[in-house]
Amino acid sequence: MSVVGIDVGFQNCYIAVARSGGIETIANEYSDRCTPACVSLASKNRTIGNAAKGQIITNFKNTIHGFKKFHGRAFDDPYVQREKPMLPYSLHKLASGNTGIKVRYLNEDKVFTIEQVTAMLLTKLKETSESALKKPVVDCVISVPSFFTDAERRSVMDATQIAGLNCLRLINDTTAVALAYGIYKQDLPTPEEKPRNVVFVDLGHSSFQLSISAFNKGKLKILATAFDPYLGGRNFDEVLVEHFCEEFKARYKLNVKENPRALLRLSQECEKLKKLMSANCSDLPINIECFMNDIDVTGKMNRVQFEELCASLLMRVEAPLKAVMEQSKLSRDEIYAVEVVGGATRIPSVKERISKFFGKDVSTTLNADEAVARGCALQCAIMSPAFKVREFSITDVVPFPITLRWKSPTEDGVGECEVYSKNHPAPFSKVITFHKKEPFDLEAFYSLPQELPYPDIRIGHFSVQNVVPQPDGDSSKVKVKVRVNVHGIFSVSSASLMEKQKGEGEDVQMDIEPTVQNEGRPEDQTKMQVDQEAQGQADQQNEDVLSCGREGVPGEKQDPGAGGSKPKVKVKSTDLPILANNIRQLDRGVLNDFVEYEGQMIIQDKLEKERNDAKNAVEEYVYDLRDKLCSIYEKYTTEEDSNRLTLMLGDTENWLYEEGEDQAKQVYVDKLDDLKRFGQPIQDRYREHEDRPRAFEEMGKKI
Ligand code: ATP
Ligand code: K
Ligand code: MG
Repeated sequence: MSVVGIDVGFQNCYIAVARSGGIETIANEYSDRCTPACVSLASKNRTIGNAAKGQIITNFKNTIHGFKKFHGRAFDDPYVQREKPMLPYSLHKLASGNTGIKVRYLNEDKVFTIEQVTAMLLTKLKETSESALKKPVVDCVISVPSFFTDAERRSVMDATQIAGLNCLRLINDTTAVALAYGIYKQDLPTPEEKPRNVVFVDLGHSSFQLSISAFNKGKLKILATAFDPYLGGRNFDEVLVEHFCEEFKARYKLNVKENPRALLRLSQECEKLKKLMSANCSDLPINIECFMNDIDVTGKMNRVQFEELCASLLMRVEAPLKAVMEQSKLSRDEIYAVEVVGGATRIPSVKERISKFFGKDVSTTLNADEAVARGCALQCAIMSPAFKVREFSITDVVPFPITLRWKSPTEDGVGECEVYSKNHPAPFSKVITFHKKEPFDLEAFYSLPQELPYPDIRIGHFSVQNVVPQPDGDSSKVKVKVRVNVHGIFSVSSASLMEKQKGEGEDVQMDIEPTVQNEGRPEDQTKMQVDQEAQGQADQQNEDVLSCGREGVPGEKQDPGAGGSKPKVKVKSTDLPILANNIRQLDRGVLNDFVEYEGQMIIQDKLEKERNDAKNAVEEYVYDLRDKLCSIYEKYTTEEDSNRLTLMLGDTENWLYEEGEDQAKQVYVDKLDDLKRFGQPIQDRYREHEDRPRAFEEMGKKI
């Protein structure tokens, strides 16, 4: 079993693995620990990560980056529509209404879903992990922003499946950071003592996330999260781009925005400039040669100017800080430390604002780039039976309140119940009891549209089937279990019909609810929350870990009947099938097709790589042999042979640039063999001669 943690960033991905020595972040084939979230499609193959980043400008229409926020989003979503005109590649409305990406691949127009694109990236990250661990990687833990909704999380989970990964947990970015912080701390308060409260701040390329975590020995509990899903380093880049577009228009009469290539180059240079300004207060230059119409452009900027330009962005830092503090109900002096991670927290004025708000210096004890990945790997190690890790329990929160709605003859035609409040502990299961005579539907949605990062409040539609009345015609009691699982995904996970047993049922109260209203109860009276089950780490093992009344769960009543003080009543329970509709995930048939197609693309990439390697081998052989023919091999061939071979090498070189430019692998293999038929004998004679004196020397030593 592999223990791998992956931080899939909007811009940068990191992988951490557990090895005997502990957790370490690993490097890719470019010796880079950061793999850009970038996928480039071409006529023969795909390139992913660093190589794809190199294609952003040269193959801009088919190089996809900045796609993380398209997960679970409708094409008509305002964010998608706002991004669309600024993207160098094309978006496409899928039949499902979701956002697809249109590119040229294998000389065809092709639309990929966001799940497929993320899967491509994950395939790359999987391969990088496999070459570091030297074994297949399947199990992993992957991070998502804490504000990701059900639809976004399901979409990411689909992507992991397409890539052949088994994601044990989707963990929130800031929760991963909290784990990476807490698990090594030896001096945490005991469970009886007041917890240590730490604020975690992550300002990445696309978003701003905060959480407050309460630590005790062996556990962490997220108290609250807050975020600005649309504030990140990229916004600061955009401000610079805007500024220089105007400046270059005035000074050079260039309309940069009409030229995608120029705009991309400017954007890259502005990002570099932004980073330099974090370390420098003085004027810094921006120079781009042959920018547009063969014109070289230059400009400059200093930190003070930058902060002025970005004033409105910097203002936005405070609101989430306030929100998280208000929700946690803690005062500032109850905060032990403020830990910042994420690349954009390196902007000095961002750090200043955070530290001013909390009235203390921010700590940077964690690696700003790698902490999320490390936390993911730690979580994977905790979940892996193959790894011994210090016991550490994590309680996360539900970011947005979730409500269930159902049709009801009473209650004005619809019944409603908020099943998860904001910051409700997660993972968490609850049982809701309904009294029904026939199958019924439950609609799950987010109760507070204004809090969501996008306007779509749907979660899913669940039909509880096979519900029948009791033999005496009375309503049946139906227990419905809802849950938010380890991934933060909501579902109506099971339902059962409780049936009175013959001879026992009649006057025995089969209800364990405190409110006994069986008589005259309207058919649809519901909203009776009788039982809830808190779950710890092993949430998948539902039945095994049920325990009532988790400590510190606000506003939830414990089931008084569960204590066992009531007389045992025999109740037969029958599992009911649940039909889930409009769940925001790929159709399973489509998913399987995508799995297969990803496999084909992987093979295609591999074949293309082999073909290129074969071609390169010919080229290398030509240069190497030509070089040696006029140096070390000179003595081992006749002038005539040498001339003939040199001619052959020249022909081959030309061929490589002409018809040989694009041939099947076997053609290159044959070509190399042809050359070797002449080259090899010379090389052999040379070797033989070289080895002879050495052999003598060695014999000499023996004597
Ligand atoms: P997200 O968390 O939004 O998905 P991400 O994880 O890919 O995005 P990070 O890698 O944490 O983002 O941060 C990348 C951002 O940090 C970029 O905008 C980058 O320009 C910015 N950044 C990195 N170093 C510096 C620096 N020294 N000064 C200013 N900004 C920086
Ligand atoms: K990252
Ligand atoms: Mg990040």
